[in-house]
Amino acid sequence: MTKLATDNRIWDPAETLPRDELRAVQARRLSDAVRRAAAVPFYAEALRKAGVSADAIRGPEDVRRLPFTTKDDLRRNYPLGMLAVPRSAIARVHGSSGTTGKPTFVAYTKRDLETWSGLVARFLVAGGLRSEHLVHVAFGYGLFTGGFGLHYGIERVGAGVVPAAGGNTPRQVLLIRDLGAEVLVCTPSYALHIGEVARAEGFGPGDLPLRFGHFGGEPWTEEMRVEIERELGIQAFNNYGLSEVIGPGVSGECFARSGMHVAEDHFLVECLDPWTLEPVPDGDVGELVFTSLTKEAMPVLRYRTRDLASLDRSPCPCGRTGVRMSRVVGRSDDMFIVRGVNVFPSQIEEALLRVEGAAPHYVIEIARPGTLDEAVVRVEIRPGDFSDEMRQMVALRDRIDHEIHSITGIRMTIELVAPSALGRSEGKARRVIDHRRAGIT
Ligand code: DLL
Repeated sequence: MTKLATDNRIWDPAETLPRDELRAVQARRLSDAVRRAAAVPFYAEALRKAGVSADAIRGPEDVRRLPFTTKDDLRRNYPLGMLAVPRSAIARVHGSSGTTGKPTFVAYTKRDLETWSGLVARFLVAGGLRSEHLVHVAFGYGLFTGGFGLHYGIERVGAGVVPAAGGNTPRQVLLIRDLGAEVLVCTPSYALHIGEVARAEGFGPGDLPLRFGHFGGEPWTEEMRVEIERELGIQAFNNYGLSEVIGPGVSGECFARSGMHVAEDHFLVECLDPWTLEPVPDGDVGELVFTSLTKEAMPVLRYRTRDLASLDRSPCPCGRTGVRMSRVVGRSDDMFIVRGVNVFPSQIEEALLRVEGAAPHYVIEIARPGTLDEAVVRVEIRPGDFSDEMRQMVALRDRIDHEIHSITGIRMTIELVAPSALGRSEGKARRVIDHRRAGIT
């Protein structure tokens, strides 16, 4: 930490713009963004209904007069109905697979790609990346924005890339060791799995050349950070983004690691009560809503992310002026309700990491066999704690039960399973299986 704190490099001077200058930039860009969005029939109609046009935008707060956009709006405009430029201006297409059928596509112009790599460079440099480093990218390369997004950001910084992509974890460990990568890029759950496989191959924490990790693409907890740092002997940074807004690079942590600075010169962020759609006070959890200010191919106005987090506008020791968003505590559509109580997978993760002997590999299965909801948490035991001793296993189960109860307020059935019994994901981990939603009980 001390090494980084004395080496606070800032990639783009725009990251430290004084707030009043930033406001002026936002005001100008918002008006342009609305003008560009009006080229999309969906937005032309929505703006007409809302009775607002680009000329009416005076400051960033006027964003509140704009219509919202949801994932369903993108689905209804499948495949490229939200395009604001001629097809010939498309430089690349990405997409998110979603869990329900058709993907949603997002398009980029050449300038969008330049903006994007610059934004990824910002958080990488904020989290220690230097041009002399070699970065191992274990994100999937394809429609998912993680692989290519990080790849071009790393190249922009001038660092070297190993485009390992997902899969074959023992080979990933071998590549990291033999090529000497100092930086690892993937989802946090996959980072943990890489650590686990490295351990099984006989590497202790710190035996690999890795020094930093930049993780994102899925929610994770502070406890998980501690675990990853211990397993891999690195310093781990969080970065956030979503394809509809641009991909990774919407926000990322600096060395202070107390929230992710939003690139506010490119995206306006609001934190709203998901029911009333009114702003929540800073520090309170709400749904993040983003408006793109500079995107050309597919601008979004007030995109409802369903991601729940809070905002912090207090000054940051790093000197960046962009508002900081907290970790995503959950997605409103990831939240599950068990017997009337709202629960997020992150709460289960936090509970498990409090219990020695429990590994942070878990799956939550919910069903309603009769009239009452039943939640089963399947948890892996850590290899060193796996035992034939019944008494020991029952005690472990009871400790997990106690922590989950104290965090969520409800009782779930805890099932201990052997180390590595649950599948591992190379991308985003699937934590919740809700049989009620599928209509199967
Ligand atoms: O996951 C973009 C990305 C790739 C971000 C790699 C960071 C690193 P999508 O596939 O569209 O895009 O999924 C976006 O993933 O709405 C969040 O729910 C979740 N998410 C992304 N980063 C984080 C994070 C990419 N750091 C969805 N913490 C978002 C929590 C995250 N959730």
